Amino acid sequence: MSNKRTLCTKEFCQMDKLPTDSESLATDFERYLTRHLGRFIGCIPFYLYEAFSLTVRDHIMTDWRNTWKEHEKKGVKKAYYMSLEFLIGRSLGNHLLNLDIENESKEAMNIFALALEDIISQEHDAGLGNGGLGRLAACFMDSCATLTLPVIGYGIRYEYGMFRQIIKDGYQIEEPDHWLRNGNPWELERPEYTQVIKFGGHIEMVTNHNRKPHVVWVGTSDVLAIPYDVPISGYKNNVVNTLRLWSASTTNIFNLDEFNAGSYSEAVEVKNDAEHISMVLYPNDASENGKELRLKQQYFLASASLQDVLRMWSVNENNDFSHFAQQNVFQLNDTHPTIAVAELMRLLIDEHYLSWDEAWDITSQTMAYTNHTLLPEALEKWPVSLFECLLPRLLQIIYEINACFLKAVSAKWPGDTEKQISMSIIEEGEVQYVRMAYLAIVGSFSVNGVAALHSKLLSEGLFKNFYELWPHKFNNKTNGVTPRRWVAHANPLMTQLISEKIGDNWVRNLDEINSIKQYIDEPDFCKQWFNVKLENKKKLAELVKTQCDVDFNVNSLFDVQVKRIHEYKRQLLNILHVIHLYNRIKRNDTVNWTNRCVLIGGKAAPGYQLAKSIIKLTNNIANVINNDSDVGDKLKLAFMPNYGVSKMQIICPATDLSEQISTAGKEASGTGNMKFMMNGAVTIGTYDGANIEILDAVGNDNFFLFGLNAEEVEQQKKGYYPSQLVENDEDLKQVMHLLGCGHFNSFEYGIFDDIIASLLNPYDPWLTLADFRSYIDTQEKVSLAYREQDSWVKMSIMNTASSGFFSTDRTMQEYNRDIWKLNSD
Ligand code: 26Q
Repeated sequence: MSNKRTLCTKEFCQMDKLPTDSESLATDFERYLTRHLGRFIGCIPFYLYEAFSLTVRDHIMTDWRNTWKEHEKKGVKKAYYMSLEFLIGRSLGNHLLNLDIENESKEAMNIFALALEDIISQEHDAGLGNGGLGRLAACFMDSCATLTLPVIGYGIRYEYGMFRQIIKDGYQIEEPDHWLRNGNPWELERPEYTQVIKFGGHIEMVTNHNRKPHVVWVGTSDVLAIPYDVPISGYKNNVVNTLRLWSASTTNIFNLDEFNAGSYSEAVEVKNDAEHISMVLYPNDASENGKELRLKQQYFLASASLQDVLRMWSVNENNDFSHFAQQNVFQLNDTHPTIAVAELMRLLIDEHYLSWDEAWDITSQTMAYTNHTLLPEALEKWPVSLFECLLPRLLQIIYEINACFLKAVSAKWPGDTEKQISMSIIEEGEVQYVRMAYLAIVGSFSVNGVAALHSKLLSEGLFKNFYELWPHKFNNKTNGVTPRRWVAHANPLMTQLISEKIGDNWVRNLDEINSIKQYIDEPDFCKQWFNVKLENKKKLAELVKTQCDVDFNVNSLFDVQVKRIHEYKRQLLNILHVIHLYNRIKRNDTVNWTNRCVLIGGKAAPGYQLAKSIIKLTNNIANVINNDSDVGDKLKLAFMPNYGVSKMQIICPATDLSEQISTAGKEASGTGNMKFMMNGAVTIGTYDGANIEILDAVGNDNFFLFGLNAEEVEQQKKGYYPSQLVENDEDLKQVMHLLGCGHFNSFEYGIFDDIIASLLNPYDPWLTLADFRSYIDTQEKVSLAYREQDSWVKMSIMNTASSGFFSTDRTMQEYNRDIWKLNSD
């Protein structure tokens, strides 16, 4: 009899589940710490985090492998979410929740007199994104795993994520975020699936084995794409999906010829050039900057991911592409990975020998495009000349796609050359450009916006012509956020309170949270709700103290605006209100006063000077207000440095008032608004993005609406005279005076002149002063409402109870129903 053990080979792993009792977890943890990492309990805490993560990872591996095997089965349709950004934040705490081993883990750590919270907080945020778009991708991944949808994420493993923001003398300083420095227990390198990516070179025609002419792209400088897999666990369902992140490396470590010729440093340079591709995330989130390296990143991601998918397909299906389009769908997260349209054509034609028509059928039936912006300046375009150098074969294919497309345009609008010029994928002019959004629309079967208003404005405005040509392609998918991270994990006290009342199924089916409304008139429940918020506010107050050295009194209204700093998001409007409150205090106009703590946080793109001035202004005003003894607890202002995912997990459960105050028609959706709502904050907001749907869900009585709507904004722009507004509004006049007279910059002459000029500019696209009066008046209503603590608590409960629609589970179900059509299970 053989005494060999059966090893896990091709089929499903039969390995037993590992025991998850606290003793076993503790034993494994200790073994990892001492035998694998060579450390002991008294070591620096990062190693405790690492040892415990390795322990937890063991519990994920079998499910991960089994899920992958399940996806590989014949006939399973898969979606690939392609995104230059995945802002996943920390993983350990999230996995503990999903594996349902939070309590056991706490106990296991207690055995060593360690606090689980402290260990969890050792993890460095995976900051592989700028803001909303990147975090959305992470929430989508969470929901797909929970819904057992076969979805694979494809992204880039940036060596440096979003920069770390330091505040020095009130100014933003950027520091590199070398998040991988201490290693990352959540990634699994898979060098066996390395792909080769081509750049540069030129095109040649050859005759192929069937004596047909065939294009080859030769003389290229090649870069290797090495995949690193990150597990995405579903909520208590044994599913673990995969996020595959590509890292760039050189084909041959050194150019041996140069190396042998003694040109050591030149040889190393080649290596560096290749590895630069995945070195750093571009930190601008609203306007593209036309940098060559960014285009290289985009092509690198698109090509590596598509080759990976085609590799798996070819192995399983013996190179038969006839039903590829029935089994695969690519969701493009904005235009960033859109070069995939041309790259899939290239791979199918040049590498898999399909005809143009066959390749086009497949491409245009598998690509789907999500737009995230209405700002015209944010629409990506790349100089044709750059394509010529970097991706000559792709440019050829784009020209060909455009030629076919323009035929369709002229068939629809015969003789209308204006239409052809305005819709062409190539923008003509002194410099020619490739318009990426148009390439995405032409190449996709689905085009969606991310909130109802946004999708409407896309088809009526930005992409009107395309909508007229192909109305069937256009659809809306209102964003969401995952209730696992944003409620169950971030707000354990509220989670417990809700689950005590209605059970815990709301965590996987957020619509059920609606049923807490039945307790809204129970004084006991309201009291508990109030206390939960209070506890959360204490935690935030501690954070504000350590990070900003400002004292937040927890009995005040916590008024929060955290998001990227941008003029259209109008942090300035918020600041004007703060100055107004300060001015009221100074002139003793404080009857029926409500104490407020205003928190602002967010990063400015490093090259966006005005956004950086806004940060400096916030800090200067905070300095004046917080140190004025007339003000005291009546008003506090703090700027939270280095806002990101983990900070938000502390901020949103503690917020009373959520500031969503963009100029109407400019914020595509917003997702912070949803996180706050779920955690029982009341919104003060414009009629913009998903605010509209939040208002719909929660009702007028539980939402503070103000300002011009999108149509009125466009009307107002025709005759906008901000100086007159200042002249006619005494409060605004005083605020602008305080701003202009140097009260907040006494030894820094003129530093806010650019901000003042932008507010007073008759062409100010964000119409900040147009909404001042309405905003101030609405804020006063907020202050009065907050004084009625009982009814405020009810508003808070109503917000949480009405937030079911804003779960990414719903969003993903809609993507699946209308676009992907995958089978779950
Ligand atoms: C483009 C070219 C070159 C360099 C960077 C970029 C770039 C990177 C990131 C452009 C835009 C972004 C991110 C945009 C973004 O986060 N948009 C937000 O997406 C959210 C999710 O849909 C929405 O809720 C927000 O309204 C939208 O602003």
